Amino acid sequence: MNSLSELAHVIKSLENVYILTHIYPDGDAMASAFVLCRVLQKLGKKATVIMGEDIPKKFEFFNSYITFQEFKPDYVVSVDLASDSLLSSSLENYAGKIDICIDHHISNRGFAPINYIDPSAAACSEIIYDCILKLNLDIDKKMAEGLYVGISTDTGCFKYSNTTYKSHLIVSELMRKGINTSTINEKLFTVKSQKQLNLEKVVYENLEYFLDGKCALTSVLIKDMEKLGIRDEECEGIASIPLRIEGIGIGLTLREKLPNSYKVSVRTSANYDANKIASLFGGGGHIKASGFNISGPLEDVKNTIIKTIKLELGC
Ligand SMILES: [Mn+2]
Repeated sequence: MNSLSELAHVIKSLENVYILTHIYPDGDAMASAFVLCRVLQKLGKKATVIMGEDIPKKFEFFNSYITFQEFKPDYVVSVDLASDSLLSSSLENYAGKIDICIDHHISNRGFAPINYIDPSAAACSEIIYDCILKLNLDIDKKMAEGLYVGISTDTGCFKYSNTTYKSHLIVSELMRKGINTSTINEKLFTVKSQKQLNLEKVVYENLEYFLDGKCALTSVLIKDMEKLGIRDEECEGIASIPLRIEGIGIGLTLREKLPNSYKVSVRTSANYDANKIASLFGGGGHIKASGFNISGPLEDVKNTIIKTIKLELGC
């Protein structure tokens, strides 16, 4: 499906809707799910967001966006979900059962019967915004605040290369609704807990350089997190650290999720393609920000990653 009008038409026709998103939901995932659900509820539909895990603390305010309802779904919609293999384990039974997929990941192959995928959208929240306009609905303050959280998160507060003039146009409209962007930015991007700063120390200490100084790799192990007493959800944002170093085109951040099992975040600048790198290991995402999972002893994992990148990218 290519047109927003069609998508809006489909959304209007839905009844009894479950909305799902990806594991470790970020601001865009949360915003897309909860704002879409709010829209459906405003249209008089039964709709709810099904979370596979606890809502991250900083996104708990999204709870107030919707009325949680219990019902059996007629439709399951996914937002910001690049592949149905990225559902959290408690939602795995929905894989293959998603009816409508709304997303902006370039790696998304369209796993649902109905797919609306726009990789030019900086955030899935931008698609939800467009959809609300197509539905001729008013954007209330909560929706504006939510969509702002979604767009600002996925653009790194408008710093990343996926930011477009349209992102700014949308945000200017959202600001008209009276949202306080500086307070949101402060909460989301500036203020960190002491634990998070201690975690950053670990990230800096574990930095290693490869590929003639073009690649920086760092890792955070379970034992580091235990020592710091930090929750998984508080580890967001560290993936951007390796790219802060001059000359680095590929930044890799390994987070040990289970013993010897790593989630690798790939961030790139210049002409390096993060989606291509992640796809070498069965993952994917965006051109400048992608991820994949890999298992094995840490040193082996690092060697494999660096060797593969060197071979495939010829760098
Ligand atoms: Mn997104």
